[in-house]
Amino acid sequence: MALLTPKDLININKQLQEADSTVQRVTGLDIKGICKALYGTSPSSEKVGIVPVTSGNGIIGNFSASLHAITQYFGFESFVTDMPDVSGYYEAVRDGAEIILMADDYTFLAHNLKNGKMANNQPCTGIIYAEIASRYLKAYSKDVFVVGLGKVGFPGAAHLVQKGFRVYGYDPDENLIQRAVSNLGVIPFNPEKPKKFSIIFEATPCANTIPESVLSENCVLSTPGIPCAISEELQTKYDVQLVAEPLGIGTVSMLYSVL
Ligand code: 2YC
Ligand code: MG
Repeated sequence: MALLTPKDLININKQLQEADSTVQRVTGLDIKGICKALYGTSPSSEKVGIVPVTSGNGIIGNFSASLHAITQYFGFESFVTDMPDVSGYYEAVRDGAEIILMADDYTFLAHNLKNGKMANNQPCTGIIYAEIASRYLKAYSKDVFVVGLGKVGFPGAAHLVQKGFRVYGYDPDENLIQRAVSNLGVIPFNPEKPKKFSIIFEATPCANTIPESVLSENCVLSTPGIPCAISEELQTKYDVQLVAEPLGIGTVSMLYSVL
């Protein structure tokens, strides 16, 4: 999993506000509205405990503080524990946390201690970015281009197929393409025969993964991927509606999925 850096999380509130207004413009719903539509749940002031974790590459500067800002932005009461790891978990439960948020280098989880529901950041991020893409008001067809069919991309592609979209998929790893073709009926995208799309969902840890030949004027690109899938130049040239934010959209998807 690509690890976030403190640089990615600079001014997370501003990044979230900008992403929220783009989502509103693209889909007619704000991010909360997308979560309600996706999970059919709504918060009733659950208290969230955020536990820093020192394992592996250790604490990422601003990660816990960003989760605090994100949960506040979406109206949850939340606190970051003073201690990390097990001592932090103990502190969170002792001080009344109903939902625990914590992440090591491999898993970022949300656990609702009241109803036992648990969420993993990877599928929750894929599904909400796919849902946002699928609700593009100006889409001219039900064809969607999905780039990245791994732990984040595959659940997103599955969500789009389930919603009746015709998914053309690409991944540098041939095995992941075969998995999506055989398990989801995804159409393998053939770079030799490019086609233009109005809806694109990308989930890779690589930059510039979207070829210009698939971009249509004013298309939507919904992507949690860091670094960004297209250059500023291409974004401007095709007036691409870009929904991209490093942590908040995936986190609120996790929270609504455990309510
Ligand atoms: O500060 C801490 O508590 C660290 N243990 C946090 C590690 C998070 C590692 N995961 C990531 O950087 C992200 C995920 C949040 C989503 C994609 N990569
Ligand atoms: Mg990317």
